[in-house]
Amino acid sequence: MQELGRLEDLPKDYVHDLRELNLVPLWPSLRGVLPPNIPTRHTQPTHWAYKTLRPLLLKAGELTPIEKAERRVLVLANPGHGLEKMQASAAIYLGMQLLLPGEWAPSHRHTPNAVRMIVEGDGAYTTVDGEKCSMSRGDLILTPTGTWHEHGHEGNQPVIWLDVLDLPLVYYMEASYHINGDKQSVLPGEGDKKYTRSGLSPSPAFERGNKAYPMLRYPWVEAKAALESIANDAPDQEHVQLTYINPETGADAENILGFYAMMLRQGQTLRLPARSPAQVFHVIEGSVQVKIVDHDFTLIEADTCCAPGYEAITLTNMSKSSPCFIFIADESPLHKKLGVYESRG
Ligand code: GTQ
Repeated sequence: MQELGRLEDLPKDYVHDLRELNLVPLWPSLRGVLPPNIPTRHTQPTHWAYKTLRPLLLKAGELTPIEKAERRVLVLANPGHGLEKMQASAAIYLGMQLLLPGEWAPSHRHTPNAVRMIVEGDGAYTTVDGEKCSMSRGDLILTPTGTWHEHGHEGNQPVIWLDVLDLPLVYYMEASYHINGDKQSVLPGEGDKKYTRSGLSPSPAFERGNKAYPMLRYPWVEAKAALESIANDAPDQEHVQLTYINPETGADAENILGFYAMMLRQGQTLRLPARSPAQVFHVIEGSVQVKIVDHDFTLIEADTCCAPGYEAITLTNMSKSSPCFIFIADESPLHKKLGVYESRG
């Protein structure tokens, strides 16, 4: 490949004159922004073990009252991006949030889309645009762009969940902001009750299609039962995975990030092809070995790891006797909308 001219090859006063006029020569930086064959990725394979994170999050509960935090979160930051950037990948933000019994995280809405994957505890809820969504382990709750959301806790043990937002992307686009609101009144009705049977949408017709996000809570009991029935029905099917979708449109549940539940049979190894989006793995039940390039992580329940795009990943269920269930978040909807999605096999 042709070596291009370097900045040092240019006369200093010429470079100075350019800079004075806010001009930059492209050729010294061309290979940096358009590297050959494969993009530069700052996202490093990174593993966050729940057992080391949890005591520090509970400590935050002692150190910082909810009024001083609004959202009491430890951010799972990828060192490859610099910790202060608070990003797991180019588009994905991850945070572990703690809410103690009786606490309330006040209502707000913001431009980034969020979801919560409930990790531990019972009795907490998120109210999203007036819909009270109860939180149990493994449930996925959406708070899409612009929706009001607040968190409350009526139980008696700490509740912890994983926040997944597209904040890094929306911030990079200079489109990230929030608005505070009043405590919401809870309206009757729960979207997940209307969509308990796939292939059946609630009628009458005027109820349909008038909500951009008709389903806000995806109970784990339903997702797990669906995975198990696919696995039973198709014993030879290697890749047992479900996508969280909008039940009215069939599109991904949110616009930018994609969310999936995967089941690995006992002892199973599954190779995922190298695809352009970065992804995050979070163990709901069981344990899995995740091989990403030269990293080899063993994830047990409630552990989380992230992987850069353009790398094949091998997952192995560590148990010879039980299935493993994994929650996955990735940047596929974004890559597909931008037209840059690739799978390299
Ligand atoms: O719960 O609304 O981890 O606004 C980051 C920003 C959680 C939330 C985060 C947020 C929230």
